[in-house]
Amino acid sequence: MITFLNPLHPGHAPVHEFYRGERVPCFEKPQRVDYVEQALRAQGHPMHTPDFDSTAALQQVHEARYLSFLQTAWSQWLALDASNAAVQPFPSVWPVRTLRSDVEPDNFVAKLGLYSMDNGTPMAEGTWMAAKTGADAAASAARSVAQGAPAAFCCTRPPGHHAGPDFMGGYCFLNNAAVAAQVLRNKGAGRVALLDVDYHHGNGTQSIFYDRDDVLFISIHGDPRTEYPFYLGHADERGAGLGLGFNLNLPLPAGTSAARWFEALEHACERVGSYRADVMVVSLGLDAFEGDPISRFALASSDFTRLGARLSQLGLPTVFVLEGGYAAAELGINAINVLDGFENA
Ligand code: Q9C
Ligand code: ZN
Repeated sequence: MITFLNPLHPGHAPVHEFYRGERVPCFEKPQRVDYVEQALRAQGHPMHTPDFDSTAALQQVHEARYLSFLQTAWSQWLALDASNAAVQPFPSVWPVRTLRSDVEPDNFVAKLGLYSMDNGTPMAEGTWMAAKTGADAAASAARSVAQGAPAAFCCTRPPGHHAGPDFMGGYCFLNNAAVAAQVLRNKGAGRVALLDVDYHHGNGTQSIFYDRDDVLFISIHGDPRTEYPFYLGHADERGAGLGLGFNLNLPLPAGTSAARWFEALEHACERVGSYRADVMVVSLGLDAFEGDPISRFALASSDFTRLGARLSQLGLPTVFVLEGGYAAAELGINAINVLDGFENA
């Protein structure tokens, strides 16, 4: 399967995040994509450099002031104090209910809070370029499918599905899957189905498309009553306005078996079929894996082959976009299994 690899992902390498109030090494680390790249190369999968600029699609799925903040965030951080080069910025204050988010403060940490949903999304010097080139990789994969490729894989980090119209969160900055869906629409697809199989609800993607009927969003994920991102992903969120009926959440309890997970996948596939989608984007999180250190589903490596095979039965041109998955050493086999399952079915 044609694969677009983000060559600048190693530039996004923050050192630590917070876990139970303590600093711990980042789960979302460059080795994740290194393992996937090694597995793809070992199988002789063709590997391409991003060749399509995502700027136009980014401006359609994200707000302008958020994009300008992200692009300049590191230089703003350094402008506070040159010694900040050696430390990571974290937000410490947020405009929750009754506070104003329409006025962008001058204070950098206040801006960071305005544009963040959590304190779990650290930045580094190369974050903007890594995220932007990753969005280019997603746009490139979408273009190749729009031009007739049966499927394409965007191999990138940082992930994207928690990033909303004007905020980062959950290790995500730019919503790569939303960019892919938007590029497909811009290139003439009438109806795009976007299926998110990451363990965590794709809150950012849902919010971006919530009032639209041209992109059907479906997500299978850990129940937000107990699982991140907590504040979105319930079954009663069905879309709004024109988009009513074009958002489908299938939350499952932490600890759900693979058998029950595949029943939810069946439900998702039925909806993709009834939507009569022209093309599909898959937010391919691999953290539903039984060995994932921060997630609680139970898919075995062989189940990822079954996932790929089931998706191929939909008969749709498909763009796969890598999202989460933190059992780094197993990401290679699990990603390969999805792609091989899809291609060999
Ligand atoms: N401090 C994705 O899978 N919370 N994001 C982690 C450890 C955030 C996961 C808790 C999990 C976000 C793309
Ligand atoms: Zn996840």
